Amino acid sequence: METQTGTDKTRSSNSDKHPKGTQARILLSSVFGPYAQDDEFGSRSINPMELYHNQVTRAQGSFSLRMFHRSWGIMMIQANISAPCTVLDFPNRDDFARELTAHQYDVVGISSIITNVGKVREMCRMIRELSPHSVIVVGGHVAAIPGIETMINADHIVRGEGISWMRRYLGENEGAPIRHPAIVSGMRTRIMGIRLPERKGATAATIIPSVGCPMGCNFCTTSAFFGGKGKFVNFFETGDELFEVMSRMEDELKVHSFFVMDENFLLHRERAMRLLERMKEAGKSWTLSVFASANAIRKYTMQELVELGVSWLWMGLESPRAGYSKLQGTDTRELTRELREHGIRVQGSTIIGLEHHTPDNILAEIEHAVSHDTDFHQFMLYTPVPGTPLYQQIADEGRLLPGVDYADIHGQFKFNFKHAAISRDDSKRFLDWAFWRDFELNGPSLYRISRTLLAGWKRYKDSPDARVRERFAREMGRLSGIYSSALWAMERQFRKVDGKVSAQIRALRQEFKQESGVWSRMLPAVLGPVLLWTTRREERRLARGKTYEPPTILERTHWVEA
Ligand code: B12
Ligand code: SF4
Repeated sequence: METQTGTDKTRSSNSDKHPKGTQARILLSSVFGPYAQDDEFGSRSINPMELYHNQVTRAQGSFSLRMFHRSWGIMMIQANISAPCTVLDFPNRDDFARELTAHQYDVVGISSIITNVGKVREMCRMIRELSPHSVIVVGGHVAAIPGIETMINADHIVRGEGISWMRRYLGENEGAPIRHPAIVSGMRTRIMGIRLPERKGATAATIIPSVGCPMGCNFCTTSAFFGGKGKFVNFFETGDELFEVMSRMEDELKVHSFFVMDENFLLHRERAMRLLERMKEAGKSWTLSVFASANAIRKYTMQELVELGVSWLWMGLESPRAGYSKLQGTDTRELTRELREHGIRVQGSTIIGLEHHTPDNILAEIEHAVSHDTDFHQFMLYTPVPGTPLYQQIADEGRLLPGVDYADIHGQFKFNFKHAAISRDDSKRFLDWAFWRDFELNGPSLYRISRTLLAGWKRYKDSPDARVRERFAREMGRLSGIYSSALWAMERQFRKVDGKVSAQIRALRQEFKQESGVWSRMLPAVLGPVLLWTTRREERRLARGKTYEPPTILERTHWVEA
């Protein structure tokens, strides 16, 4: 691990240790729900605890991909300490209160991002009342708020990497190798009104090779939080280490597929290429979902990416005129097209409200963004977030808007700063327009990912590389009948949104038919009408205001009842 580690903003110095050391009982909790509602603690209906529905597919109605992700930061900390530890994920206030009083916790750690600071304040209050002897430790991005020490009643506020901080606090070896917990990447997945069955091995495992990103884009909070430009923290330095972890996950979780949670995985080429070597030696036909910047992707040939198993790529498109170094010299539309032709699903990410945007040019920029025809497209407002260079700059220029609640600073609502040409209310209009335009023009993401899968299958079904062949055959075999059925329903449901897209969906369905086996060819006749019915039922539910919440999860390690 590199040395950039968590620093403590409050009373103690870094040499402080808990007197009970590894005998201390630890509770680590995420902030409390429910989340998808408006309340005084900072929940917002526009800010649900869902990745896709929050910031990617939110305009796609019943076609929106709904799923939840665990709080990986506290899971990582739990797996790397030897003290008795409970992780409480997505509690409501009653769950949290019950856990505080049911056991004598020496340390209560809360993990939060900035938007949820109101919940952290309330949880600190509850701990002081219900478990007054507990030491309160707060970590995660919330720690970047200027003056946080005066906003919440905590004993330690930890900025940056938390595993090493917690190990140090408990008197453990902070430089010991990282133990990666077994993490199923998503849960309670829902689309077109049905919840997908959760079979062991069906969902990817999350792997977290590092935190932070050395590119240091001015708005980027993850980069800034772990040291900024040129800095990051590696949990697994080499391709060999990564291969070992992934092999262990493959055994434990019975997966072939990995969601690699690293802000810029492909930037570390040596590590990725060594991983590929090991995969080839061991004949591993793995599937990888990764985040990478355009300049990092360009370091690889398409063949290398395909051999590495990259099947889903999250790439920042931001804006062609923004001048970010990661985009220099790259035609992102061409790159996206090429990736998709090789069966790699692309999730683009575009910023709305950059400094050069005006009411006159922003619609053209949105058109440019949606013309990438990515499989998924995230749109986010340009947002100065505490802790970033952008925040400092906007603050110095006196352009931060006073009185904006932290709960509303998440990039999906309205500007939190004075923009030269776009008003606060218009920022939301343009953002909403971008989501809607992408959906209207390119259709449901589920259709787009089916199209990319089919392109990859056609290209690689006869690949001389058995690992590559196996990967596409696995996905096609498992999904072609399901995708065809979904396309059957989508085609009908989308007629009322856009006839042209509906016709495209139909054409794709015909292609699937040609490429599928007998069973998959027959399935749409049965499953298609069912999916159409569940889709329409879901539309009605959503219109009535239905929202989804993650389940509460409690996990104990090294636990002996007191
Ligand atoms: C997974 C994820 C989610 C999941 C949340 C799952 C959950 N259970 O909370 C989903 C998809 C639901 C989500 C939603 C949102 N997210 Co989010 N999310 C992430 C993502 C991609 C990964 C987080 C992660 O696990 N990282 C890996 C772990 C190991 O790192 P970590 O969490 O930072 O934890 C380390 C340290 O922070 C620290 N630490 C963390 N907790 C604690 C606790 C203690 C006690 C201690 C000592 C230390 C400590 O130690 C850990 C190990 O080093 C990050 C981006 C990223 N790359 O980190 C964004 C990120 C955290 N999300 C962000 C945002 C803004 C949001 C949203 C507001 C959506 C949006 N509009 O973008 C919503 C909020 C939803 C809500 N109502 O709360 C921002 C936070 C910005 C900020 N400065 O606060 C991030 C950084 C993305 C970004 N670059 O903008 N998110
Ligand atoms: S390349 Fe992406 S992850 Fe890295 S600093 Fe820029 S925005 Fe952040």
